[in-house]
Amino acid sequence: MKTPVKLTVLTGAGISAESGVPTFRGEEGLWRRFRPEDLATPEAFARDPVLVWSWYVWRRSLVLQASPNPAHLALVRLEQALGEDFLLITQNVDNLHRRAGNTRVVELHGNIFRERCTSCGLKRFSEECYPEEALPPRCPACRGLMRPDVVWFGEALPPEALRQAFGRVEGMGKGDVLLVVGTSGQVYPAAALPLTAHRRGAQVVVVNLEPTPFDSFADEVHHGRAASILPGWVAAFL
Ligand code: BV8
Ligand code: ZN
Repeated sequence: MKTPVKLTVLTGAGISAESGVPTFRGEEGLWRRFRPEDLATPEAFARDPVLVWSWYVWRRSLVLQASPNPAHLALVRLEQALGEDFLLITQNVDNLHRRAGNTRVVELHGNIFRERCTSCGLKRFSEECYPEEALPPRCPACRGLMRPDVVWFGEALPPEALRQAFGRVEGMGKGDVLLVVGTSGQVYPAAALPLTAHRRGAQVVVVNLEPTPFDSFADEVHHGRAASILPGWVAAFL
C-alpha cells in the first residue's frame, strides 16, 4: 500500500451526465432551455415561486428516475479504500453521490431534495414532486413559503461547506491529489478550488469531456466520459 495520501474529489454536473441528468451548459444543458437568471436566483423565486418550483420539481423527477453510474461508483470505491484520507466536494445538487454510497460529501450548492422555510428556517428532506396545484409548498410549522435548499446565483454558499472545501485544499501539500471530474469551471467560488490546490503543491487530475480552464496547470488531463475513465483510473490509483 502506498504511503497514505489525501485524495480530494471535486465534481460537477458532468459526472451525472451518463445517469441521464442533463448538464448545465452542454448542448442539451438545463440552462439552454432556461436562462439561469430566470430560474436559479432569489429574484426569480420572489417574482414567480411557482415557475421556479416547477423547474425544480421537473429536475427532481428526472433525478429520481436516474441511477448512479460507474463514475459515481468509482468514487465510492475510493472512499471505501481511503476512509478519512478521502473527501468528495460536489457542486451537484442531485444527491447521486449519496445514493451511490459516498458519505464523506461536501455539498457546495445544496441539495435538490432538501427544502427550507423562507420564514422560520425549518429544513426537511423531501422527494415530493409536487403537482402544480400544491405549489409553492408551505412550511408545516409556520405556513411560510418553502424554497429549494440550493444555492442560487448571487447567494452565498453555506459557510460550513465553504470552510470544509477551502480548508481542505489550503491544507494540501506535495503528494496530495485533487481529482476534478465533470465541471466546466465557470461557477465561482467552486471553480477556484483546483488552482488553490495546485498552488499548494497538490497533484491536479482533470477528467472531463471537453477542455477546461484547469487543463493548463493540471498534472494529468483525461478528455472523455467519466463513466469510461474513472473506474480504470481508480483501479490504477489504489
Ligand atoms: C456567489 C445550484 C457571492 C442551483 C448552482 C457575474 C455576474 C453575476 C454573478 C457572478 C458574476 N461573476 C461571478 C459571479 C458569481 C457567480 C458565478 O460564478 N457566475 C458564473 C456563471 C459567472 N457565482 C455565484 O453567484 C455563487 N455565489 O458568488 O455569492 C456572495 C458572497 C457573499 C454574500 C452574498 C453573495 C453561487 C453559485 C452557485 C449557483 N448554483 N447550482 C441549481 O442547481 O439549480 S450552479 C450550477 O452550476 C450547478 O451547481 C452546477 O454544478 C454548477 C457548475 O456547473 P458544472 O457543474 O460545471 O456543469 P456544466 O454543465 O457547466 O459543466 C459540465 C461539464 O461536464 C462540461 O465541461 C462538460 O464537458 C462535462 N461533461 C459532460 N458530460 C460528461 C462530462 N465530463 C465527463 N463525462 C461526461 N459524461
Ligand atoms: Zn416555517
